[in-house]
Amino acid sequence: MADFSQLREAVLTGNAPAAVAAARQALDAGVDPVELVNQAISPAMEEVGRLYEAGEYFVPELLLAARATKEVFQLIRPLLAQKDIPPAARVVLGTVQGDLHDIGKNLVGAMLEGGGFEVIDLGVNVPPEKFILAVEEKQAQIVGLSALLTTTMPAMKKTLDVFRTAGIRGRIKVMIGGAPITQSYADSIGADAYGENAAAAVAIARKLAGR
Ligand code: B12
Repeated sequence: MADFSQLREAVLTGNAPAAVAAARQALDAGVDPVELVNQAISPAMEEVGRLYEAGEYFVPELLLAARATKEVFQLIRPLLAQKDIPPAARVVLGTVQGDLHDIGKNLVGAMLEGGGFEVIDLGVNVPPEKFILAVEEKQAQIVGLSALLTTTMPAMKKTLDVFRTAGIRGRIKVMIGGAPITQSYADSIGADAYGENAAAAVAIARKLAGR
């Protein structure tokens, strides 16, 4: 396995130029961009979250780490898109209403793109109606909902309820995720699947798309 310690360190310290340089070096050495996300970026951002919770990091450190990640994604996104995989399905992705966390959702989106999915990312604080419009407009088969707050988990249920009322629930598969989400919560609100992390999201989306 490639040594990602420099890249991880650069993300952890929010050093965007060093992160981009380390990522470029790894890619030039032939590392698969999907592996780079799985083995370096995702664990580094999860560690950033832990450090914040432990009171060792504060908001500025978080935002710097997120920016470093974003710049690395700018480098690898075109490579992910080039991978020789037929488009699997269209996924509408967003963080539910009331919730502004998007680091995990962005990782999920990038990994899905890497897995050959077309991703329509609606951003954060997305009301149910906006998901519906995107599903209709893009003829998407899968919807991915993210929530990081226990207080916004009910917005996932509400979103699914509005899908049912609007008559689109039968046409789409819904997967959900985010730190407070569990399989039993997904079952309780009638979601089709729960994914623990970005790598799981790809495997689940493949299954939901019937691949
Ligand atoms: C970063 C962060 C912020 C940043 C967000 C920046 C951004 N652009 O996202 C800022 C500083 C803005 C922020 C604000 C707030 N935050 Co905050 N934040 C975090 C923190 C530290 C890390 C979250 C993160 O990015 N983790 C790293 C990513 C990679 O992990 P992830 O998000 O879990 O995503 C992975 C999986 O969950 C999964 N996944 C995620 N989404 C999806 C979707 C699908 C479909 C699938 C399949 C999988 C999946 O895959 C991802 C990749 O592997 C967490 C603590 C933590 N450790 O979770 C608190 C945390 C979530 N925040 C919290 C709180 C309370 C807040 C605020 C209310 C604080 C305040 N008083 O203002 C506000 C809320 C603002 C709002 N309305 O949303 C609490 C929530 C507590 C609770 N019980 O609900 C936490 C848990 C911290 C804590 N322990 O108190 N926060």
